[in-house]
Amino acid sequence: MLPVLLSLDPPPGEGWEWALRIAEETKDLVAGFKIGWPLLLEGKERLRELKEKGFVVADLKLADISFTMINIVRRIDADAFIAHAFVGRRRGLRELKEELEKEGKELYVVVAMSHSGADEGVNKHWRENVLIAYEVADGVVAPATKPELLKAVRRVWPRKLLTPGVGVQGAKPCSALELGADLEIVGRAVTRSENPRDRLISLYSSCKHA
Ligand code: BMP
Repeated sequence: MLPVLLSLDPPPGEGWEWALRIAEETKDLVAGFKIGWPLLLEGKERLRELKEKGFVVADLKLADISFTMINIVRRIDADAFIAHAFVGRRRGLRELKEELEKEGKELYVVVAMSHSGADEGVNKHWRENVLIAYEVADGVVAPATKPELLKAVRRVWPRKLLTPGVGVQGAKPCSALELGADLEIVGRAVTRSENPRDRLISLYSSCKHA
């Protein structure tokens, strides 16, 4: 199995049929699937079918008071959820974590992001975000597109490290794994190809860490 979380973000006009077809083709190759608003806005009823194919991370980028975040996650039956670390702990991520733990679900928090604008704000605070993560998170999300930042996060963060930005956003497949990431998040480089399964295999064929 490849250390890849496949991001199932459907193009306009596509939805669950598209996502479930790609999941079926790749389910034995990947560690799980990441879904977000584009797919969930097509309906959440078919989430069960996706869960039958693998571990599902709901990338909702939750960023609200605990009451609202809990109100949302109770309605979505994923195996793990992604929230923003900047929300903080008290009346925020702490209660969310408690709720998810009761259900046996994991919480990952975003400590830094992959796009260039992230350096204007959130990425300046990655240290504070990791401090918040220590108490509440099973894993953190940090960018494959920013290797120095990724290395710095890896040095201080001992649990799961998930890295988006591989493929279309410019980071090379395997580059984040070489820096110690646990999972690379890959979307369009695989899902928009004619044959996602073959594409995934070829992207990681020369990766020693996969
Ligand atoms: P792609 O490989 O097609 O660029 O997809 C990356 C996925 O990871 C998208 O779902 C995006 O929303 C998400 N993501 C990201 O690209 N950068 C981040 O910093 C955090 C993310 O969750």
